[in-house]
Amino acid sequence: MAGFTRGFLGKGKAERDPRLPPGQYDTGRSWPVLTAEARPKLAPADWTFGVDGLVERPTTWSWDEAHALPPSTYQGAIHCVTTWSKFDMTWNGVSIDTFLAAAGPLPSATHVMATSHTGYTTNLPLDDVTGGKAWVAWEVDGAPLSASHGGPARLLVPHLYFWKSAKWISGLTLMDHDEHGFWERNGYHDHGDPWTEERYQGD
Ligand SMILES: Nc1nc2c(c(=O)[nH]1)N[C@H]1C(S)=C(S)[C@@H](COP(=O)(O)O)O[C@H]1N2
Ligand SMILES: [Mo]
Repeated sequence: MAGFTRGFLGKGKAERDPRLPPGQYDTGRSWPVLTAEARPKLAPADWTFGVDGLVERPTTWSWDEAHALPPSTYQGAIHCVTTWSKFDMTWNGVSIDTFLAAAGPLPSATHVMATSHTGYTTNLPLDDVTGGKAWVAWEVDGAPLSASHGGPARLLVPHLYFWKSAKWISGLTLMDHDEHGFWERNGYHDHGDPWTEERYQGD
């Protein structure tokens, strides 16, 4: 047994990955598709991203304009409320901080409504999309984001359950109060922190 280290013997198969939030399992290489609406046909030339509501300068970016902004990468996991998590992903896009710096949030802004080109909506506290925690993303693991996963571009808010990451993102509206989006109206949690299992209203 001389060749076996203590660490090796101590790592039983049942040991839980510390990156896995409670109630979640590792989906491995697979990546489920979850879409409530019909998948839109949205070419990059037709995609826009806008920031409006409580901002000094409501602004809309085209595909080319968004790609001219400083790039930003997220490396890590995503967590779906249906209990799968996916590790070691690399996402490229632009930080929401960059878009907000251009639009100039008013001091009264506390929440955002994210809206998709399909009409899907989801609400988030402003603090959860600032400080390097959220992106508009168009590339994942070295390839363009596929249409079924929200391409040409989606919102990415990986520290919250994945329903907050609106596919085919069209914009953020800054508000001075919270309002329910699509799944939140249908019983999902306003915030959605996977580490405290904020799955449903009342959790
Ligand atoms: N526009 C739109 N965005 C959406 C959804 C949706 O139905 N429509 N589903 C959400 C949910 S519940 C999850 S888990 C993820 C699924 O993303 P995926 O299909 O790329 O795994 O997208 C989120 N964003
Ligand atoms: Mo989900």
